[in-house]
Parts: sequence; C-alpha cells; structure tokens
Amino acid sequence: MRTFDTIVIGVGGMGSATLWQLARPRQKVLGIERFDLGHGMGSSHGINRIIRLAYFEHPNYVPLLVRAYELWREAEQLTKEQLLFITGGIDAGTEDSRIVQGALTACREHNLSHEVLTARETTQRFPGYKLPDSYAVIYQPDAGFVASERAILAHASLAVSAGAEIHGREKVVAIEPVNGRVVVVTDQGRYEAGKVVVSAGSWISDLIPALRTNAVPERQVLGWFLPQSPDLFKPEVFPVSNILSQVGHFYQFPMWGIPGFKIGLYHHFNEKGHADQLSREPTPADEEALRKGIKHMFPDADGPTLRLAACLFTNTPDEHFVIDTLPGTPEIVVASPCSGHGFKFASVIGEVLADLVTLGKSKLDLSLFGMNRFEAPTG
Ligand code: PYC
Repeated sequence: MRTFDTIVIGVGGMGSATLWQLARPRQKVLGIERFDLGHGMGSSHGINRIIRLAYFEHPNYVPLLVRAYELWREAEQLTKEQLLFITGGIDAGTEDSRIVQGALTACREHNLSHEVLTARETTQRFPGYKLPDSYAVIYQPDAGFVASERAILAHASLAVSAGAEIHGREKVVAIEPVNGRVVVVTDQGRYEAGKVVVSAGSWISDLIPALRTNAVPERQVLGWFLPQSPDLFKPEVFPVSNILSQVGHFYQFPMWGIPGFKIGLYHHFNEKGHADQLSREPTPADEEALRKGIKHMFPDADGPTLRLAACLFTNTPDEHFVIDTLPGTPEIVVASPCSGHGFKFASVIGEVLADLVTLGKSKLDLSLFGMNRFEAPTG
C-alpha cells in the first residue's frame, strides 16, 4: 500500500488550495477527486465567484477574507494568471434587511471603507442597477470576483509543481482510521496516510456520516443573459452584488468571460437531496425565476439567454462553514460544507487546513466552524 503524509479527498476549491499549502513545505501529499479535475458537478463551475469584505453573514469572516485576498494575490504572482478581479461590491435590500445591516456591521467592526447609497444614487453611479427606491445599498470598493474554475487549476498546478500527486476519476469509498493513521479505500486501490483532509463538498456526508443531517446539498441555478445595453454591465461600471429583493435573494456579476450579465438565485426552489440525485439540467422554470430578478432590478439586461447552469450549495443549519478535526479522530480534518458562500475563502481555507494538519491549530479564529455546534443538547 502506498503511503503519504496527507491525503486530501476532493480536489475542488478547498482541496486544491490545501494540496498546495501542504506540498509547498514538502509534505508527501495525494489528492483524490471523484470527477475530472475542474469538473462541473459541484459548487465552483460557472467561471467565477464573488469575493467581498463587507461580510453580512458575520463579521468574524473578515480576518479570514483579508488573508484570502493576500493568498489569491500570491497564487496569481506564482502562476502569472489573474485570479482576482476587483469591481467593487453592493449589498442591498430594505434598510432593516439582514444583508444591509450585516454588511454595515462588518464594515464598522473592521473599519472597512464603504458608502451608504440610496437606490437612485446607485443608478447614477452604476446605471445597470435600477433598484426599487425602498432599497438601501452598501457599496464596498474592495469586492469583486475570483475566477473560480481557473483558480482550482492554478492551485492544482502549484501543488503538482511542489510535488503533489493528484488522481482524478477515482472515487473514495471508505476512510478507515487504524492505529493513529488512516487508510483511504478507493474504487482503484488503498492508500495510507498520517492525516486525511475531507474536502468533498456536496459528497462530504457520504464519508463523514456525522454530517448527514448537517451538510445538505441544495440545487441552485444561475445564468448569463445578453444585455440590450452591454456597456452598462462591463466590469468597470458594474459592481458585483448580493441583493435581498422582494422577488428573492439574487447575486450578480458584470460581463466577464462569457459575454453576458450573470445572475444567480440563492435557495432557489428549496431542492435538497443527495448530490448524485439533484439535476444539473436547467429548466424553463429556473430561467423564469432568474428573469424575475432581472426585470425587477436590471431591466437593461433582459435580453436573450446565453447560458444557464445548475450548481450545488452544501448547507449547514446555521449556514456557517465546517472547518474542524473530526471529534475523537484528530487524524481526520473536515472542511467544505460552506453553504454556498465558501469559494472566495478557498485560498485561506487551504492554509487553515494545512495548519490543522501540520500544527493541529490555526492562527485564525475558527470558533464559528466547529463540528460540536451540531451536537444535540443533552439533559
Ligand atoms: O458569497 O456572494 C456570495 C455568493 C453569491 C452566490 C453564492 N455565494
């Protein structure tokens, strides 16, 4: 049986970054991916993902984000490929909404530069946005997007250059802790390692049964539409956004890579289930739901459909991440049910997971992400 210092299961956003962070100090590492490297079955395809500092979900994410930006830039320098694109970002909704209030809290607690705009001021500055007058807007200039598909391949390439081995199209069927080490059984063989990182995204609970009810895959839909006025949706004039609107929670990107305005809908039709069962085929109902958001807020983008896609979120009950060692089994490190907002963190989560493997701790605050928060209360 071949042996490694660490085996990383799942070579997507988090796994590829972890492989790089482990391989660079010369750990002997193996990454195992059940699909093709850079596949379109999980949570990272559709070319890009938003990155933002005014983190409405919780201000504790901000220090992680600051480090994530640094590591994305480092990966860019080493690969000579642009991964991070700054467009500025908008968080909007009614003034009392979780998005607006949460973004403001993060900005104030972490002293982030930001502006509070009315809907009309937003349209004057960024004319692709035509939000209802009742919406408040927080603009944060450091937001933008990460080229997610490119980033996974960049991290994988850095890992391989540093000596990592990666196997695509190989499915892990069991993880067996044995005498303080771990045997990983796949459909093609058995491997042994001192530590295993499970970053298997929507398939994580197949391997970590303790997460079965706490890491639930959910189908999401996104699309690209040809604007009637493409100039309004260029990256220079169209910030990325998260908007809790009257017709749903939508997120938006400027035209980049695909010549269309990109829009996605959070928690679309509440379609949950096993990752193998959820359809990746977009439907007319998906398109209609996206067009509802376009008509409500971006009427100049209501042109022909260019592309539709479905991807998966892996939701925890409180929508915070899981980043922890498996309780009672410190040789297994678990990460990646990120509830649909994790990709931007992939660079820093790679560093955090590598620190958990090699040092048993991280210098960043992981208190939101522990597995023990799911334990049933006793007594
Ligand atoms: O974190 O901004 C985000 C995001 C948008 C869609 C999914 N996550």
